[in-house]
Amino acid sequence: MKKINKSLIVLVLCFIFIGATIPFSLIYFGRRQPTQSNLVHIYVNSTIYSSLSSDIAQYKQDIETQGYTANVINWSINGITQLKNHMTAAYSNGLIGAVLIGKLPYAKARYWDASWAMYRHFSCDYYLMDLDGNWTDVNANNYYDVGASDNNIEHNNGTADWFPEIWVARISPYTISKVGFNPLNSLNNFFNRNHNLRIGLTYRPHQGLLYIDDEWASFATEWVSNFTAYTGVNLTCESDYNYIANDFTNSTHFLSNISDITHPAFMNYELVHVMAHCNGTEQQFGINVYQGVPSADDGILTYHDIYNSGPQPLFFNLYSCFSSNLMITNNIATHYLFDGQALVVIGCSRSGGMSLYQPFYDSLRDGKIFGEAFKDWFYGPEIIPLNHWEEVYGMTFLGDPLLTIYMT
Ligand SMILES: [Ca+2]
Ligand SMILES: [Ca+2]
Ligand SMILES: [Ca+2]
Ligand SMILES: [Ca+2]
Repeated sequence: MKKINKSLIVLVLCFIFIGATIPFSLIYFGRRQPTQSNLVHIYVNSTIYSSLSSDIAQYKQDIETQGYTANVINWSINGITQLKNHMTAAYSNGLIGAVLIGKLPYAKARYWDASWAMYRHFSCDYYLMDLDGNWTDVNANNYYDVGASDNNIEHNNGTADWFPEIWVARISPYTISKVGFNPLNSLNNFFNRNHNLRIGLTYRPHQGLLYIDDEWASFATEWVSNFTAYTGVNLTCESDYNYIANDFTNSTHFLSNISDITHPAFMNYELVHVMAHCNGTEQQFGINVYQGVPSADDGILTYHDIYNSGPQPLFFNLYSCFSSNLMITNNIATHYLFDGQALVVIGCSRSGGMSLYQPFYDSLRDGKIFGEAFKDWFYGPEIIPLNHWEEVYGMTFLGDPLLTIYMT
């Protein structure tokens, strides 16, 4: 009996020890380090591979310092299917996500836009994220027909599920077309900025801006309550519920907010979530349609404005239709990523954006990397019941998915 009691005491002490130490270590390390599989693929377009070799080597080292395993792959195949097959094979070996650097293939999709009586064509990175669902181009038109009006016949659970297995991100300035713009310099600049954040040379206070233009402003209270990564004194919310021209939330006011470097209290926002209409290359503030014509009566923010002003925040979430459509030259999301200080830009390549976003911000708040938080959003319990499933096809991640909102 005495022996048993002794063992029990040791066992109990062990549990107390584990109970006391594991939660602490999870809290301490959970922000930066993966807990399960940790394999990340970095695909680099072969034509720029050697030019970027020192940038990529630094990036690989930075990721490995976080506790991930990073495989750098020199990629030269144009087919999207081969790229996906490569990821699918790696998934069984623990692949959690992929970063695509430079010009690399993307899947194309389309949906019927009833309000404009036309098909919308868009790049679809969800194709690379859902590795075990069934994607079939049934009508052989080279587009995945993934709209409600086509009954979404070309993507379904298959023998597994409809949801994403991995996150996928792109770091590519090759949709930018501006006189004098040099994509290689731009990539080099991106990786320098990224490393500078990781070693503490870049600082942003933990401040978030939630900018809600007219169309969505009536639900401002709900948007704020779901924006869980930034609350209280860490949150600035600008919203205006007045359907009048040039009201308080307008393109000039927004641009000054994201490009101000003289703010007395802080250097600018860490993260900005903006809800404004967009046609792909320009964000149109104000109500969208008046008698069938886009009005944009609160001003237009073009990609030239982004290019010329160089936005200061590190992370952007653009609830702006078509903003990240890689089929559009000078899509504004790519400009956001490369024209200023940004390291993450989430956009939508079709109509919509990241609505019902609480799962994303909960994960960011909890210290998950952006890629994981992005993937978590797809599993949000409200997306299918509230009929927002079409939007998932447009969600696009530009920038570095290994960052968190606690880098500085
Ligand atoms: Ca098709
Ligand atoms: Ca799946
Ligand atoms: Ca207005
Ligand atoms: Ca407004």
